[in-house]
Amino acid sequence: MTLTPERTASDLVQERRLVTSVPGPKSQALLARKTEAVSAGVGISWPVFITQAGGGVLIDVDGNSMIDLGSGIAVTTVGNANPYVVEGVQKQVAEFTHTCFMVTPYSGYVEVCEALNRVTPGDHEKRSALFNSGAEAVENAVKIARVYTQRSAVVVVEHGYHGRTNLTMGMTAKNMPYKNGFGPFAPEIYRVPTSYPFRDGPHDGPEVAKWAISRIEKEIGATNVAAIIIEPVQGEGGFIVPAPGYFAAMAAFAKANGIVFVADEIQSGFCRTGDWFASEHEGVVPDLITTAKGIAGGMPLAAVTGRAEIMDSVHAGGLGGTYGGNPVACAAALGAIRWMEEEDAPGRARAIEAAMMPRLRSMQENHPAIGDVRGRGAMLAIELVKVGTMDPDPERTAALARFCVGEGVIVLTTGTYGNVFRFLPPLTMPMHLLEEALGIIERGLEATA
Ligand code: PLZ
Repeated sequence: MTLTPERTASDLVQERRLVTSVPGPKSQALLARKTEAVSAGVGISWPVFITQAGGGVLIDVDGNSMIDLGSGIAVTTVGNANPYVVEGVQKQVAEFTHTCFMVTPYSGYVEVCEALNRVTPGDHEKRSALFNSGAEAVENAVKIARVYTQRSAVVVVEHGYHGRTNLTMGMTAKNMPYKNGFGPFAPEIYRVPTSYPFRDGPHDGPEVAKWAISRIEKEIGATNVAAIIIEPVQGEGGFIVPAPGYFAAMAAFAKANGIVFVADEIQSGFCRTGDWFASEHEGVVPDLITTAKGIAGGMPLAAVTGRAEIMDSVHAGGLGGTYGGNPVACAAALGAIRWMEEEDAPGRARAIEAAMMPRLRSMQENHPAIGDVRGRGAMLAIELVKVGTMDPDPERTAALARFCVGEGVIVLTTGTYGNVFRFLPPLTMPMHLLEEALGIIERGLEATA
């Protein structure tokens, strides 16, 4: 098979095509089985069971072809079943599936770390370590920062999201559904203000950072802080792009006080925002960066990458896990990263922004319920409010999302207030499908008015 970037593993026709209502009868039957077999604690946004995906579409068991504006929550950035990923995985899985890198190593792990050290911001000497999930990467960033600084406090911000394990639940801001009833949470986690331009009023980035820093100094003491961990564009918090200067001021404060500055780029990283990493838009070189999601085209892989002196401060054996940097996941990552480099993935994300932003802004003019249009690259969002107020409108947001899915456009909502409609198309999304999806969203806005 010749590998061309537009060719998906299954050569799916790039069209929206509904042959049943959504969800169709086969999906509904599977949902009934899901209810009997799967814990109720595992929720499903849209009970549409998928059989194939690639380019910009998801195919369900009923034969519907739907436009994918979610990328499985920012994971299939290089497109689902990307040929480079498929080829690498198929080759690797036939050679060997696992040895445990900590027991008998293999080159794929080293190659992924070399690639991470090359593509992440900054030209200082770096090291990486590989894990299985975003939450695990965040946990390890905290472990590393604590060992390096010999301090314990961890500073996070409002609207932040970092995962569902005990430590990362404590670091995550939003109670429902992530934290409710699951405490007690780990100690020494402190939350300070973040910049949310749409809701902050006329305060600039450095001003908000000043409040956050004052809170750190007065309530924790800078010399007790091991790490400040912030998403450069907040994902689950609502696709919040901080006001210019906020992120850089927090990084500068960390540097001046011997605090490890960690950028959680699990959602914003790997070309999603029109640069390789969103920190680059802020002119910040983080000490450590956590990655996952887009890194491996859908295979479970995560990483911590950062300054060699910080990463190497941990005793041998202090970092690891049975599956961390599994060879099949590493092969997938090498395929995904090669595709991003060869196909100018950041340029593709910028092209998606250029196509979507004017349409979203014109929708805002026609629909006063759109309080804000924001984001970077292929990480864009609209925030819905009750018309004439700043009050969030989660009901309308949910209704709009239901409308879109019913019309064959898979979408995601987000935000602390549940009123943000987010767009995370794969970077292989054909422009005609993007246009079609925007038309359906516009119709949905009319239908839910
Ligand atoms: N940090 C910035 O976005 C995962 C969560 C979906 P894991 N976001 C999607 C859900 O409801 O569980 C995320 C993130 C940021 C950390 C994580 C955690 O990554 O791979 O889900 O553990």
